[in-house]
Amino acid sequence: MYTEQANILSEHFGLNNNLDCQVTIKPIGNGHINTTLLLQSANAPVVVQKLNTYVFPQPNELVNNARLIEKHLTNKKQDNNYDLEIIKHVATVNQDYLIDIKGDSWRGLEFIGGSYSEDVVANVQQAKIAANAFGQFAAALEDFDATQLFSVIPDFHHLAKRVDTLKEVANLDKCDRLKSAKEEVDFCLSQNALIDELETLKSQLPLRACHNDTKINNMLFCSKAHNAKAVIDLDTCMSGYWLFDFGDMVRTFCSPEEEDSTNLDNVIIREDIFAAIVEGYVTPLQNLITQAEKQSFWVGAKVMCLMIGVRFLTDYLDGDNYFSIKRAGHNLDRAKNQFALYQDLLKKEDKLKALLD
Ligand code: ADP
Ligand code: GN1
Ligand code: MG
Repeated sequence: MYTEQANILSEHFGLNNNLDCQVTIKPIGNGHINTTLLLQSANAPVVVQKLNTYVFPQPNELVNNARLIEKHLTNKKQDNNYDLEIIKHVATVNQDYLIDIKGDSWRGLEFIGGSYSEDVVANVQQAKIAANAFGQFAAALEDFDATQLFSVIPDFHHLAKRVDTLKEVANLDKCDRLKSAKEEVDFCLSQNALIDELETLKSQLPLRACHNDTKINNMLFCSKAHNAKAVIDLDTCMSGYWLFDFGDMVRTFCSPEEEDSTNLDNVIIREDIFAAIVEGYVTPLQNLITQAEKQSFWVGAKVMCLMIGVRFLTDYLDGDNYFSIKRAGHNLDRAKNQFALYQDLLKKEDKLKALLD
């Protein structure tokens, strides 16, 4: 698979491809959106990504955004103000950063070797390390002008609009799937109070340059020292509120089960991991974060668990066009998983809110 693309890409990147050392290509990671492959040759390995243009209709803007952030972080690192490695784009021999192969958009990224990503957080220490790294990333972007960033997915974290879309897709029911997801849809439509809570809060918070996808597998850990190596997947870096980045960590770090798990009895919020996220994330931000922002984190946790569930459910009803799936009903299973997590979060409200104080 992808042999033809590998040959074309290796020419674009000027990689050696001969009988002595053939270029090989293999999938890496578990992202839901792009196709991510590792291109190996006699030269340095290159991560090549086919960008999902259903999700990102303007891939050139996405690459521009990511390169602006790359430049900002590189300057910070040169001034010893950023310790992590930086995900860097690789230019083609013609100095381009996007390659069109039969209508598909591809880009190259430097491979960060000696690293691994996780789909489930293994322990408290790992949660603290990852949250601290996302905090360092947020702190490093504090003086970055987020208005430079193109809105690659408008209203990406707009809960009210996400619920409206669910309503529309459910009313249409074009795949005749509503009957298998009625209970979940009704549940989502009953959560208006959270929508109002979020909208009220927004007016009190500063707009920040956010990562917007701080899930655990968007962090690379060092294979030897197991410390954080790099924050990756800058595709959705746009202006937003830190509560979303905090919330997405809660959503993806706290459960001992993968997002894909159907073992719902074990989809719970691990309180010690929640505490580790608070400590890890807030420490690098302590001189920047406002009191209102810190108080908003509880809403962020609720919003992200519910909202990604709403998005999985919408995609299930819409015919699975957005998130890549491996089996029938996969997106419905993911939605159920996220709602189970949301329910457990609500159940533990008093204890978890106390950890934020
Ligand atoms: P998606 O947008 O589909 O989530 P990602 O950019 O997050 O794609 O990449 C998917 C996975 O590929 C990551 O979780 C990580 O495991 C691996 N990966 C991506 N970029 C790199 C890189 N530069 N070096 C090493 N591994 C990478
Ligand atoms: C997608 O690209 P990836 O797999 O890191 C999605 C996120 C969701 C996540 C759910 C551009 O993230 O918003 O939270 O799946 N990215 C996009 O796992 O929609
Ligand atoms: Mg990713």
